Formats: sequence, structure tokens, C-alpha cells
Amino acid sequence: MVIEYANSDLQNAEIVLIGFPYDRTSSFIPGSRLGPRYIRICTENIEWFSPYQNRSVASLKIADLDDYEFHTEDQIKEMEEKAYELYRQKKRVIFLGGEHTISPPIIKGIQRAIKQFSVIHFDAHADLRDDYHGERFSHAAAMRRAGDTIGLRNIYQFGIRSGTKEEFSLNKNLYRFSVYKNLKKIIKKIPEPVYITIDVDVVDPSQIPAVSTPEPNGITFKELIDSLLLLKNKKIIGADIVEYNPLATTPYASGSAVAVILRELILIMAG
Ligand SMILES: [Mn+2]
Repeated sequence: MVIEYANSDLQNAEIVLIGFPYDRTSSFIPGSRLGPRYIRICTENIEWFSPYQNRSVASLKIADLDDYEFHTEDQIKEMEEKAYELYRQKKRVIFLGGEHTISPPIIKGIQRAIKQFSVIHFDAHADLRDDYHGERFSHAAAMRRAGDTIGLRNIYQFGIRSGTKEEFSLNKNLYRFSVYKNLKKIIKKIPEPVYITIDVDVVDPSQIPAVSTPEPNGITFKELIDSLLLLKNKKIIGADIVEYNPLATTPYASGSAVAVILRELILIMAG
């Protein structure tokens, strides 16, 4: 199943979508591996036209490569190789998760093709543990592993409201609670190009409850969209949307919210 507005093959695509249905380390509610499938289903409920950006995704050439099918036990390496393969072809990709563990291998794969870039990270959780329950490639260590590749100082974290004391002191570019206000303040200082990783649990569970690790006191959906719109003039090389979990609650309201996030992300990446 591919997303209904996918109208292009890979070669001609301006924006490429691919699902990484990976949730092997999910420690609370498993099921985010079904995220990409339900995002595509919920896209049927979402208009192609964005009233936020006054433009339709139908005006763009979009390829959907469907869900990646793993075929070895080293799924982390497979995700890195797939990302590298797409960026070697100079594609701009939105990766649909899956848990947050998909981001470090994606970032590593991109880094092999594009040496230097910044990461903008929206999340409730810092994800800066060195390991979680002994697992170094864990959703709770996602940004720490990404930092191993591109340097922690190149990762800008927003909306963070959960982590250990150590995590909160590791990265000078970690901003607590608010997203829009902090992003607006420093956006000009973030070096381009940028990769955006959106853990949808940055939004309050009252608005997006279908996530693997819900955390109260989140931002509103409106604040997330407003923050994405701030990035419109940045050179964006890629993005991921992770941690949506259709098995955590009824999937459709949250999935529709994620489908809107995806539509807006496609349009801001198109520039
Ligand atoms: Mn999170």
C-alpha cells in the first residue's frame, strides 16, 4: 500500500517517502511498526490541500517506496544502507517510523553522502542515554547515537520534558518544554542544511494519544505546525516522523494528526 497522493517514480521524485516498520526496542507500548501503514490509511481522511500553506501536495512529484522489508538480523545496518542509497541518488526523503531508533542509522547513512548538517529534534524525551537496559540502539538512546555520527552540538532539541539529570546537562542545544518560542529565538543560528526528526509524542497526549511512550504537559498540535512553518525557509534535506503507535489507543484521530504533520512537512521541504 502506498500513500494515495504518491504520483511519481523514484527517479523523478522531488520528495520520497519510505516506511521503516521497526519497533524492536519499544520498552512500554509496542506497535509503532504499524505506524507507516496507519499513516497511509489516515491520509485518506486528510485533504491534499493545506490551508496552512495554501498549496496542495498534488503540485509536487512524490514517490512512496512503501514499507522497507528487512531481510537480515542487522536491521540497523540495513536502514543505514537504505538511507545512504537514497541520498547517493541525491533524493530528499521523509522516513515514516517506527520507533525513534530508526533515526540514528538514517542520519549515519545521510552523513555518508552529505558530510555536514544539523539535526532539529522535536520530542518529549531527550533520548540521550548511552544505553537503555543494555541496548545502545534503543529508542531512549536515539539522539545519543545520532550524536556519535554528527556531533551532539549539531543536534537542536525542542519540547523536551523527560530525561535523567545527566541527559538534561549533556547538550547545550537542548530546550525544555516550549518549541516555538525557543526555535524562533535561535533559528537563524542553526547551520544549514537541516534534517528534522519529529517524535510525535512532543505533542500533548490529549491531542495525539496513540504513541508508544505518552508524556503529559506537551505542546499543542498548533504549536508543532507553527514550528514547522518557521522552518520553511531553511534548506531541509530530510525528515522522519516517529513513535506514532496505532496499537496504543484507537488509531484514527492520532493518525489523522500525523497525516497532517506529514502533509505540512512535505510542503515545507518542497520550499
Ligand atoms: Mn519521545
